[in-house]
Amino acid sequence: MLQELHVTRGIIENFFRELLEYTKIDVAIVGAGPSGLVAATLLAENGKKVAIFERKLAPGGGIWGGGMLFNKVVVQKEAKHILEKFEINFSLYGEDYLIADAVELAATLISKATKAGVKIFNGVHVEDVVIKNGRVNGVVINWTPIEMVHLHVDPLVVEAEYVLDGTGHDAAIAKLVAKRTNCCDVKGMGAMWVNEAEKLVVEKSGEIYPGLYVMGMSTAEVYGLPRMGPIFGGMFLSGEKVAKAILST
Ligand code: 48F
Repeated sequence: MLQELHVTRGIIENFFRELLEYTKIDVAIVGAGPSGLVAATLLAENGKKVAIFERKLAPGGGIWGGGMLFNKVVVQKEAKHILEKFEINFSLYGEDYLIADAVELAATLISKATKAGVKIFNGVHVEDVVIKNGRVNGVVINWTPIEMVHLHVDPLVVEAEYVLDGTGHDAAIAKLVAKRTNCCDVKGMGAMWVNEAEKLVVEKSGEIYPGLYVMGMSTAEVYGLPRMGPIFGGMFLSGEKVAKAILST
C-alpha cells in the first residue's frame, strides 16, 4: 500500500544523500544556460564531478524563448558539431545557418547533461564564492526563495576546484570576484554586432582569476563585447572551450 511517510522519506533521504555527496566537487557551474550545459556535459563525460547551480526552477536559461518568443534558435555552421554530438535536430537555412527548435534544444541539453552525470541543483542561488590563497575555491549557496524574500538565513558552501560563471547577462560571479580582487573590470556588454560578438565571445572565454572561468554572455559582460542576439553557436563553443581548458590543466 502506498504511504505518505514513504513518499516523504524517499525525497528527503535521497536528496540529502546527494547533497552531501556534492559538497566537494571538481567543477561548480553557476547557471544552466547553453554555455553552462555544454561545458558541464563535456566535463562530466571526461570524468569530472560536476554540479550546476541554477537559481530558477527550470534549467535552460535564455534558450526557451528563441528570439522575441519565436521559439526557433539559430546556430552558425561552425557549431554544427555540437548539435550533432547532442543529437539535436536541425534544418539548414542558407549556407551558413542551422535552425533548431528552442524547446527541443533546451530539453535535450538538460537531458544529455544529467545523463552524463551532471547534478543540477535548481532553485539554488549562488550568492558568493570562497577565495583562499588567491584562488576561487567554491561557491556559497542558498535557496532562491530565501534570497527573493530577503530572509536573514546564512548560506552553505560547496567546495570546488574550478568555478565557471555561466550566469549570462548577470555575470554574477565575475562581478563578485571583481569587487574583491583586482582580477578584472566588468565593463558591460556593448551594442549588437553579431559577427564580432560571436567570434570574440569564444576568443575571450576562459580563466579570469585563478579557479574562476567565464563563458557565454558573462564573457561578453566582463570584456564589454558586442551583444549577438538569438544566435547560439558562440554560447556552445565558449562552453566547449572552457571545458577543454579545464580538462587540459
Ligand atoms: O543567460 P543564459 O542562457 O546564459 P548563457 O549560457 O547564454 C546566453 C543566451 O541564453 C542568450 C544569448 C544567446 O546568444 O545571448 O541570452 O550565457 O543562462 C544563465 C543562467 O544563469 C542563471 C540564470 O537563472 C540563467 O538560467 N543565474 C544567473 N545568476 C545566477 C544564476 C546565480 N547567482 N546563481 C545561480 N544561477
